[in-house]
Amino acid sequence: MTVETVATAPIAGQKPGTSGLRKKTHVFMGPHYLENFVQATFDAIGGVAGKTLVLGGDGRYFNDRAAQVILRMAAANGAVRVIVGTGAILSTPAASHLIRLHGTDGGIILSASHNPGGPDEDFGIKFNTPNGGPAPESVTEAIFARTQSIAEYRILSAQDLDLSAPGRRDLGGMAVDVVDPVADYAALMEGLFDFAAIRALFAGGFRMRMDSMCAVTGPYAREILERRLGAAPGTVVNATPLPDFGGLHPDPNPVWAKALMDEMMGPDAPDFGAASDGDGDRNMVVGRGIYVSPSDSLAVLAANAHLAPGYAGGLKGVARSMPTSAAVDRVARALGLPAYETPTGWKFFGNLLDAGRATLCGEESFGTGSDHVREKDGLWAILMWLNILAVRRQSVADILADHWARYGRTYYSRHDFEAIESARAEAMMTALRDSLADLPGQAIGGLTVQAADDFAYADPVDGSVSRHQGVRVLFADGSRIVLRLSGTGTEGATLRLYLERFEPDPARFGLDPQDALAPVIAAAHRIARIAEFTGRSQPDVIT
Ligand code: VG1
Ligand code: CO
Repeated sequence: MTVETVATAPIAGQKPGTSGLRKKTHVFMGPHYLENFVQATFDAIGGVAGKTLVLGGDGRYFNDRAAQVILRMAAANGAVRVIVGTGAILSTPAASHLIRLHGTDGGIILSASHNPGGPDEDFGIKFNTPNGGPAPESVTEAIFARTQSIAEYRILSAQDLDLSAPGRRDLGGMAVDVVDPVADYAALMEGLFDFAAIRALFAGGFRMRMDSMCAVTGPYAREILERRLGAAPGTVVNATPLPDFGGLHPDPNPVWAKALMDEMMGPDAPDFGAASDGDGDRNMVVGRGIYVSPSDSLAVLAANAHLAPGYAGGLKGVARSMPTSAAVDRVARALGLPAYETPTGWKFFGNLLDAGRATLCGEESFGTGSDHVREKDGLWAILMWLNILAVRRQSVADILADHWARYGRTYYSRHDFEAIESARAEAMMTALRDSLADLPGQAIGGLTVQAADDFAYADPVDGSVSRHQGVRVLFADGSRIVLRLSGTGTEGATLRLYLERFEPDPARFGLDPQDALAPVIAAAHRIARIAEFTGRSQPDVIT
């Protein structure tokens, strides 16, 4: 086995977005594409000589090939050890846990998360730092800068390594520890939640449906829900991870997890339904006949976390991304907890978690997590809900009703306009930004603008400042709209419009969110002139 130094040249566009670098799979499979980015990552963190890394991915098409390349590059760059999941599979939260458990120098996760997979779909790669969390902007910017000056990369010439079973292998002097992807993660969950209580719940006839969407959580959910917690066999559906996710779009929301929604809204629905995404860090929870919006889910978890043994001592604080609804803020106020508002993307929670300022974090995009790892964690959220249901012995609908009675209901929705021509989307955002100063005081369809700005975040721990994180318009009655462009797509631009309205009157808790938000939706279209700029008046996806 020899180390080859391969001459290469910078490839344009290797700029990580909200969560790592995501491109069409064929782009990643192009000459030097993956290698350039991996070498740039190694270089940006000061090399990997003498270091230990974690490696895994969500099993999508090209995951296996990419893992072999990265192992050979790690060995050629002098890494001493790589911990890799069997078959190069690790869910994102499980990878985060392994980095922390073994105190490694970071890890690489192969995933485009909720984006579809396959030769004609998406692939992605993300570097996580030694705290287990996604690299902060300072690191992703250094990686991007390096991709623009790279001239060579190092790779071992060697055969593929057998990753099909746990055990230690040698690759040119580098140890490769192949580990069961599920075992350590399942043990972590067992330490946080009251498995005995949840087992008793299932033993009493409680029925659940878990849709793993042919993505990475299948083996995790089977082991934890069916084997350790005694949920009926067959509780987990779409449980075998497939390279193309069986053609499904592994994004757990009412649109893409429609089969689950139909079952939960139908006759004889199970008591509880849940779904997770491609890499296992998102969750959707549904009760019999009732959908739980992610922002509400975060608020309910914050209000009830003390019922789970791992959180019995209470929370240090909560954090939410700016577009996430303020429902959790009301809980924080009642509990006397600090509440933080960060830009979109889990990387912004890392410092708050590391500094012990927040215990629970969440995003409106079906992401919830805690300080047990440094990623959002789909199964964690689902188990937290199960723990709460097992202790309270109420239905999901009753728990939500109780929550709204106490805190009021925050109606919330996100409208996505996908695959817009990038120039048009940019022009719309520019015009909107330019109009911000004139908005306050204007009355738009019965709503008066109180304030409008482009969200900037100063990290309270390291002082770093992130600007242009989304335009927000606040109305006098407390309603709010937020607009930003997605940083995870691979085709054109996706406009995300976030809509929120607080309702304190219990007589009005039963509305359809789209009806409750109608005036806010109308105001958003007028203020941002969405149809004029993009040619679209109806969103592609509503969550
Ligand atoms: C989206 C979500 C964001 C989330 C990110 C990664 O980003 O809005 O909340 O953190 O995806 O999630 P964007 O830039 O497209 O809005 V995952 O599960 O795709 O890693
Ligand atoms: Co994900």
